Amino acid sequence: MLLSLFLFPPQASTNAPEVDALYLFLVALCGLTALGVITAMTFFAIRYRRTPENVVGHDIHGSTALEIFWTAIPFLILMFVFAWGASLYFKLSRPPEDAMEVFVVGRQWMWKIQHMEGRREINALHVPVGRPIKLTMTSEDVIHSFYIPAFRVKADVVPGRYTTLWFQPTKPGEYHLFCAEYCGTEHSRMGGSVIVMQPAEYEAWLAGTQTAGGGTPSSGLTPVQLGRKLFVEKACATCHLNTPGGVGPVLVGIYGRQVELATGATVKVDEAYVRESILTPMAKVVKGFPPAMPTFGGQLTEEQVMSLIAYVKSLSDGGDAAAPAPHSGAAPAAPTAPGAPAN
Ligand code: HEC
Ligand SMILES: [Cu+2]
Repeated sequence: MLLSLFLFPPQASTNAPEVDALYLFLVALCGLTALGVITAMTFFAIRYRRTPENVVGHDIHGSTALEIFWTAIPFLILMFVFAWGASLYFKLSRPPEDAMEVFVVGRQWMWKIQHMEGRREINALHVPVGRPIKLTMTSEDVIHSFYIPAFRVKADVVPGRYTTLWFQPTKPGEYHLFCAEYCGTEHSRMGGSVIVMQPAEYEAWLAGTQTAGGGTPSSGLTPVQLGRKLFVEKACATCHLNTPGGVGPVLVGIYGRQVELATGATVKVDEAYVRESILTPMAKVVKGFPPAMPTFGGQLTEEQVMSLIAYVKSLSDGGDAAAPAPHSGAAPAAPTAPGAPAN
């Protein structure tokens, strides 16, 4: 479309054309409405202008047919826009199940990115083309907003909670990445680039043999490996055993399931729930267990919390099998099962 060619950033994700279509429809709708109003206004101004004889017109007292007509038509048009917008919104807010996950932590004034395979980068995000990517994001300080115009996605990044964003890149290339929420002095410089690569190139990049397109990639433990290490270091393993009988519930297999709470309510085990269980255990106490878990709020960095979550998650999709093979010399000390003694 002409407008999108000249005014819009490139459309580089599957949902970009859909967002643009709705946007352009709204612009066209507003334009046509304005045109209609101005045309009618001009017509009436000329047709019913003050005549020299000063004729007084008919006194009209309402018209039900007309009222229904001009209420129903806009109502139907707006309901159509509502349905369209809502379906697009649902689609944008529900990452596909098979999406590749990436953690994002915002802070004044940089974006820290953690790939599940272990690579970390700052102000750069490398992703493969053609795969859905889900970002799980939080902030260490104030509210930021993660914005990739070429993908038509944006979401606030809020301290103390997780927000998610997903997209499926369609074209290899380098795209701008912004912070779209004023967050202090250097807000305008809080940005970087998203580098969309061919899958093979991306694999090579992950393995650390190539550093295309800037960023400061570094290899290290994967989040699952780091989480497993913390699970032992922070003594989680002393209460959460692999088999029933520990002070705390068994964490194997809980991710994605419903958990019954002491209050009788049930809650789905997702990132937000595991995060809350770690930082404020008293908020939701699991049925049949004492509120005996110490609070870890203030004792873990956001990266550590995310790693613990990744580890808890890995316990539900095949345990250690879920941990990707460590890259280039980043092998952790012998993997320790949750049940192993911590000393
Ligand atoms: C002193 C023992 C103890 C330690 C140490 C401990 N927990 Fe817990 N944990 C519990 C108990 C008891 C519960 C159940 C009561 C509740 O929900 O608060 C629990 C609940 C949880 C839950 C919710 C489980 C469910 O089935 O819904 C998660 C997740 C969790 N802990 C993770 C951790 C992590 C991660 C650590 C280490 C950073 C940790 N725990 C350290 C005792 C402990
Ligand atoms: Cu910011």
